[in-house]
Amino acid sequence: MLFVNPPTFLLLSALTSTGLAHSHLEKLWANNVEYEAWDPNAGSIGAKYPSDTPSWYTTNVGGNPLKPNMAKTNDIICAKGASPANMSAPIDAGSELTVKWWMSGYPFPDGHWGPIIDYIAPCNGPCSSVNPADLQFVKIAERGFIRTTSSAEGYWATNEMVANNGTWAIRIPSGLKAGEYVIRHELIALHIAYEAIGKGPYYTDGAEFYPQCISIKIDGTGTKAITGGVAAKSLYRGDEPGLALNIHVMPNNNTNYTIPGPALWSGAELAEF
Ligand SMILES: *[C@@H]1O[C@H](CO)[C@@H](O)[C@H](O)[C@H]1NC(C)=O
Ligand SMILES: *[C@@H]1O[C@H](CO)[C@@H](O)[C@H](O)[C@H]1NC(C)=O
Ligand SMILES: CC(=O)N[C@H]1CO[C@H](CO)[C@@H](O)[C@@H]1O
Ligand SMILES: CC(=O)N[C@H]1CO[C@H](CO)[C@@H](O)[C@@H]1O
Ligand SMILES: [Cu+2]
Repeated sequence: MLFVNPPTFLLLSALTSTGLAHSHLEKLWANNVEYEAWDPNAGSIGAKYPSDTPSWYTTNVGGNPLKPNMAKTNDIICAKGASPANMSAPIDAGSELTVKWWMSGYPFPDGHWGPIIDYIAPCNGPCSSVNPADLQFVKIAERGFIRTTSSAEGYWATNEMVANNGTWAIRIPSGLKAGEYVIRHELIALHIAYEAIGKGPYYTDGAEFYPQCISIKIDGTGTKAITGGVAAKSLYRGDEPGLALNIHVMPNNNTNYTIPGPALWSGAELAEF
């Protein structure tokens, strides 16, 4: 559902409901250039997908999550109805790509505690014509539980992103070989992750996935190649320790939280916080 300046009761219900508005990327920055991201809500009422954004097209009206049962479908790759951006943003290897989440007056519901994970895959040619199912991703950044607070859940990467007004920096590995790549940036919300406990893989409820893809272009003489990647459809099952758990239990102890997905790629370098 699309609304501007939602009244407070809608904002509050967005914290507890799975069906209401969540978020999408509003803007992004690479090599000091600002890009407008794609707004699927505007798209649903006729806006044309621009040719000058590196943020992938999606039909994800409402900025809604994917559930564990979507983790083996094409939607998990780059969000619902995704297809490649027409351009790839030039960016220097070793620099930061910054993204910004924003929708309906807020970055993301603060009660959607969880990790933020970034992946990269080479396009082996122009990303604008890549088949998303061919992309082989490695993990280049992950941030999960940060610290305990007086609430059972504590403070998580998503809380930090919200505190930064929706912005998040992704460090592009230095020395990366010239070429075009897809960044798969993802928020995961765990507030109802307990629903998947004991239900096995790909259950209809549980953790919420919010992926968004961005195409980038690296120049220069770097020699580092991405190897050992996996298709996005094999990243998650939904019943991993980091996806099927109850984060609301007192006394607070999410300090042993295990971020889901593959291990961090050996060439990854984390952004500074
Ligand atoms: C937060 O982001 C919104 C949307 O981009 C912007 O209008 C607002 O000025 C930002 N607030 C601060 C304090 O930067
Ligand atoms: C954290 O530790 C508790 C107690 O040992 C355990 O029940 C829980 O599953 C662990 N959580 C994760 C995400 O590993
Ligand atoms: C001119 C052009 O290539 N347009 C494409 C831009 O991207 C969208 C989404 O992938 C395509 O549908 C267009 O054909
Ligand atoms: C606040 C709290 O109880 N923290 C504990 C959580 O569990 C880890 C080990 O799993 C302990 O080291 C912490 O002290
Ligand atoms: Cu939600």
